[in-house]
Amino acid sequence: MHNLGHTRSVRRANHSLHTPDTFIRTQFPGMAKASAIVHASPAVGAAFTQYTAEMEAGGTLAVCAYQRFVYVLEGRIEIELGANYHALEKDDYAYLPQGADHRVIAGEPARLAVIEKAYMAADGVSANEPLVGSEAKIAGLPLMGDSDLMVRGLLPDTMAFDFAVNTMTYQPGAALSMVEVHVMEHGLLMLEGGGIYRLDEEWYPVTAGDFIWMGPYCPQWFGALGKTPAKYLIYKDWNRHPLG
Ligand code: UGY
Ligand code: MN
Repeated sequence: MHNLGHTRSVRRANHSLHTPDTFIRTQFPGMAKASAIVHASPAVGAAFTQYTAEMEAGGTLAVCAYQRFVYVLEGRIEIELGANYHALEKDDYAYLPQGADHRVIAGEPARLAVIEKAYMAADGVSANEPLVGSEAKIAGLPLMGDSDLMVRGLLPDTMAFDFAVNTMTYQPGAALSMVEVHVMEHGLLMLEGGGIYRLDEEWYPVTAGDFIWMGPYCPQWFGALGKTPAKYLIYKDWNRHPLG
């Protein structure tokens, strides 16, 4: 099957849309029984890396020299952290600080969203501890008072963290109340539903499984379409002066 060269995927100077029909798998040294679909990396202009890891039972991720955030999309994994084990299932997540001695092992076939970023230390701010959580246990907050648009912050909002990862859930018909333009970049994975994303000067239909990278100052807006909620997982760099 082919689509006569058509795809919704696009790559622009300050944003990209990566749709499943164009995904190519790769492997990193140290990965076993697992592969990665790299959605965002310095090669596209991002200052972080985000990939979907597809793991067989017993598969492991490579050792990571950076901070790592792992969100379980499907299946079950274990995180070996020093002498401790943490079992994670769908919608559970873990934050591993830079240098944390850990292993990510699939207990059964699993799919993970993985974000990796070099830590930007800041004067007077002590380094982070590892953290394990569950999205379902995070209280949602309405964005700008709109109870049809709930934001769940998966990481504590403290200066120790130089990035944030949130989920945003839009009831059918809900939309961002403004076009955002900001210095932070985003990595966004559509988890459920869909709608229209405005990026720079273009409007894209998007659906579950799509990934979007938004560079600094990329004008952005989203409106949910359809009869079920739209939900995405969104990364942004955070809490640091633009000059580092
Ligand atoms: O946190 C954010 O910047 C978020 N509101 N952006 C977005 O959904 N595109
Ligand atoms: Mn934004």
